[in-house]
Amino acid sequence: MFWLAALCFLLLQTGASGFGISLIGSSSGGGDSLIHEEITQRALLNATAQACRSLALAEGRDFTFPTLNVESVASACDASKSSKSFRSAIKSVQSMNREVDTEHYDLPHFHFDNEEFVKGRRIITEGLSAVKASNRLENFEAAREKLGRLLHPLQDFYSHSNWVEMENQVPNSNLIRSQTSIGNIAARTRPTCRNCNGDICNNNILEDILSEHILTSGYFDFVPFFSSKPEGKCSHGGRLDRTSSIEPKGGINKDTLTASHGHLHMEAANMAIAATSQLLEDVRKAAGDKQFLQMMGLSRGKALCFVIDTTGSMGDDIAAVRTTTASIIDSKVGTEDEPSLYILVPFNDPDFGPLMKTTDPVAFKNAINALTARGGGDFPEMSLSGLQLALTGAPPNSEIFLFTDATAKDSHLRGAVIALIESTKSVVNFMITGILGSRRRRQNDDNESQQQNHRLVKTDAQLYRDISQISGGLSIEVSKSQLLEATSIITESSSSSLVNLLQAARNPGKAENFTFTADESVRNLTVYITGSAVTFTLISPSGVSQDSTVTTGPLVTASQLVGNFKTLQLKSEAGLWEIKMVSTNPYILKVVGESPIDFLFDFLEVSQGPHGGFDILDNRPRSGVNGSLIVTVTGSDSAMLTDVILVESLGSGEVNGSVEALGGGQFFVQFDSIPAEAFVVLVKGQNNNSSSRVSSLTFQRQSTTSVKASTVAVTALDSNTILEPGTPLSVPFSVTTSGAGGTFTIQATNDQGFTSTAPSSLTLDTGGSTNDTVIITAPSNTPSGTDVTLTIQAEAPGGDTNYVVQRFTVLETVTDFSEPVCQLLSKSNCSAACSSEMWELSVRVTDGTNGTGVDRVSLGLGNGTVNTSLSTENSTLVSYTASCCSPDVELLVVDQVGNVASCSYSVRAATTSPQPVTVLATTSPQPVTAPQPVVAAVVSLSTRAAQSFLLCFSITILGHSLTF
Ligand SMILES: *[C@@H]1O[C@H](CO)[C@@H](O)[C@H](O)[C@H]1NC(C)=O
Ligand SMILES: *[C@@H]1O[C@H](CO)[C@@H](O)[C@H](O)[C@H]1NC(C)=O
Ligand SMILES: *[C@@H]1O[C@H](CO)[C@@H](O)[C@H](O)[C@H]1NC(C)=O
Ligand SMILES: *[C@@H]1O[C@H](CO)[C@@H](O)[C@H](O)[C@H]1NC(C)=O
Ligand SMILES: [Ca+2]
Ligand SMILES: [Ca+2]
Ligand SMILES: [Ca+2]
Repeated sequence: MFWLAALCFLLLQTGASGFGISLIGSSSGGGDSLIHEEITQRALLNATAQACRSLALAEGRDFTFPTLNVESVASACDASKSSKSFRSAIKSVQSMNREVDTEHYDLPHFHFDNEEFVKGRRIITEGLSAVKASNRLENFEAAREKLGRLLHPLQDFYSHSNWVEMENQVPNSNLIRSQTSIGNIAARTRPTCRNCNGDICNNNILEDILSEHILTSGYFDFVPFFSSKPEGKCSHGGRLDRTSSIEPKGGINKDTLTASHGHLHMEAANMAIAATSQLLEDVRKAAGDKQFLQMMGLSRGKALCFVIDTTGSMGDDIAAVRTTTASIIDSKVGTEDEPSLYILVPFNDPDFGPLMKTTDPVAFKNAINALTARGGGDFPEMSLSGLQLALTGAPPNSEIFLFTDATAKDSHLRGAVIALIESTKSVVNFMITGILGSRRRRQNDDNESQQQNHRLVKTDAQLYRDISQISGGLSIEVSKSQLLEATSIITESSSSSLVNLLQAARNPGKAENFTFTADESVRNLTVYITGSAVTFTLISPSGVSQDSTVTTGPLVTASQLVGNFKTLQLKSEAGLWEIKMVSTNPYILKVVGESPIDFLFDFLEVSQGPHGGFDILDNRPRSGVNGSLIVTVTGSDSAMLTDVILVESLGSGEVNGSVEALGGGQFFVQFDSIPAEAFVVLVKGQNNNSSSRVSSLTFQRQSTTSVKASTVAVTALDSNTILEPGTPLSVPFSVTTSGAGGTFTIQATNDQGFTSTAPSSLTLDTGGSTNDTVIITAPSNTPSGTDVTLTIQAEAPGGDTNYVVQRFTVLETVTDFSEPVCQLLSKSNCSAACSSEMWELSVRVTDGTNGTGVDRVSLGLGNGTVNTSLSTENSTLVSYTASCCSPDVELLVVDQVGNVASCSYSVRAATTSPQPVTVLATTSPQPVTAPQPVVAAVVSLSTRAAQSFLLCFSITILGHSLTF
């Protein structure tokens, strides 16, 4: 059990530069110490529950604040079906947080080490601006990634500085604001620590530093025989810190319970949670509750994503898409399968895009209605460029539908598209017309002069078939007149809780017997088969069989055949099903159902950082050697995995993993050898929550995406992912091979068509490594918040390929740091009886002469109606009307860069007693010793209305009390 032992060891050596990092769930994170993942998760769950409560109150619904775990929060938010994307969003933030330790363990400001407060804060505030700008343009994946990165230093501040030792009771809110004072930072020459008393290290910060509230942090050096620690300064402490053995010896970090200041670990971790909550509240208010929930992957329904060829020959296809869209919108709006986001990417030739993204079904319908079929020149079109945009713009795990009748002109993007499919785990379905020979020429396709000489022949569609198969999608080939029917079948069955039970592709086709387990949670069991003249026999768990020549029967409640696409709805029966394929024609077999239980998986690599442990691999795992996987089961608190198997996608080879439960729905899986052929991940388990029959306890799910291992590794070497418009950015990367050397082809592409330069090839020795850079430039007029995804691909001489996908946010330097200002113009009154009365409020909001201007006004509290109108160029009039039963209102006024003003008003009748004030925090009473100056009390107050207060303090000196 080498692996297990190694794992335990790694868990114990948490954190020399932050709260421990670990891929392993909270329950095993180094004893009872709190790690970055847990701190992040608690705050994210809290903020999500806050957003759902705020939405519920605004809509007049009741809300019971949930226990803070993923399933309970999803359920309280009435979005249980989204628990997979919620988990996935949380994991994405956590994984970026962790990456900071791997990539920047030696950069002190990423951890607030070495008293680098100013540079540390800049990472947070710049990151926060990028998060807000990304959310504003609905680029939620970019927002999550940026959020993860900035949370790392924010949380480390409380572990590495003396904020907690100074007995502060609330987080340092100036860390999330630019141009404020972070605090009284110790001068470089000022001593801050003395030696620890051997292992006892609870009294090593100098008294004057604490009593004068001087901010300091520990110095940290990883490099032996070298120290950057000035005389008299505190060290970080711990085994990896070389400075802690130099006087003053010992350290002050609170990373774990056993750290130098481990006695304050819980205080520091709780303060880090509170600080994270505070930052998330700012993000939420800037974005609005609904957008915030989208960032958290917690919205009802999936994205509906169409990529459409709009060249001259596509008139019929566009009409079919129009009809399908209208019918999806009519049948799903208002249900829990209502798409949470609509995405449209048109492509033509030479143009493609732009990507249109909206949450408004009417806006989407209008955009589809506005599409016209024209242009395109020669026969092939820019289909992969359109698909690339869709893959980067859609949420991860989306289902994308691409409509075309032509080959790809941009087939050089094949590798980049596959890289994006693997990294987003999205499914791509191709809806291909024109193969079967029913192409009609349209009036308006005069530009397509060469079209009549071309028709998509069977072999031309192979690129599309390959791409769809790798993604776990289908390549549906029908005539133009059949497209509407085929599209309706496939899109209308696309529910937000669709799960994959089995998927296999055989080319050439061969006779093979497949089995799959349907558990009791699975509804609407459906089999999809693509291929021509595919024959098979179906056998139910109770032994009843049905042949493919029978269209309905004992096992099949409905079946349809359109073009090469066959659908069978199976009757509901839990247990082991069998499908015996007879055909020797190529086919794809896919079995899906609806169920809350699903899974997420990530490959792991042994971390190159100083902490050991594992990092999440964001590209292809290494082939031919051992490997490991982390699997997260979603939609069930009690499901246990028994088997995790890598199954060849195109053949029947399998590799079984050994599975270890980590708690919190997470499982650690190790494989002796990662297959060289493309494979999918199959998990089997028991859902103990389910009642009744034993057989139904067993479930199986399979990944949609096919994974291809590689001997090539590509890594981005810098995580600066902010792109200033007009300024070229160097993106250093490295290519390493564990196989033969030679000339490796390099290709760098980005989805926005920004200018980039990259080497076209690199020379590597056998088993060697080399570095180079890609330079990318965003045009100077690119709006802040624009998302650009760069894919760098390296192909070994034999064709073995790997890639790295890096997401950048375009951000203009922010110069507006001030919140908008509210000015009360008028307010009506309410009498005592509230039910029949209304009140009104009128407020002028401005953002100052140097401000970016008011972007949005929303309600933080109150369930009345807000109306805004622009009065002059830089001032907005806000009127609010509400029932007198809702006497309080909080207006959230957000400027263009996301600074939020909160303006509260109330019409509580004057006769009622004043609202009590909440005392948020005070320093606790404590004895002090003369003659040192002390901060006797820090009090912060919260109240809704502008009022004056009388604060009373009392001091007891030698038994005599003094009140003032
Ligand atoms: C949860 O969030 C709210 C609002 O931001 C905050 O007041 C509260 O302290 C947070 N709770 C925790 C445990 O951080
Ligand atoms: C699932 O099945 C139910 C009843 O069997 C049916 O009403 C519903 O429309 C089906 N859902 C889909 C998406 O096919
Ligand atoms: C499938 O199962 C049948 C028995 O039910 C067997 O005769 C046949 O050989 C099997 N086919 C394959 C390819 O294993
Ligand atoms: C590539 O860059 C990394 C990080 O800067 C460095 O550690 C490594 O030695 C470099 N490798 C080569 C071959 O230059
Ligand atoms: Ca065309
Ligand atoms: Ca063309
Ligand atoms: Ca402003």
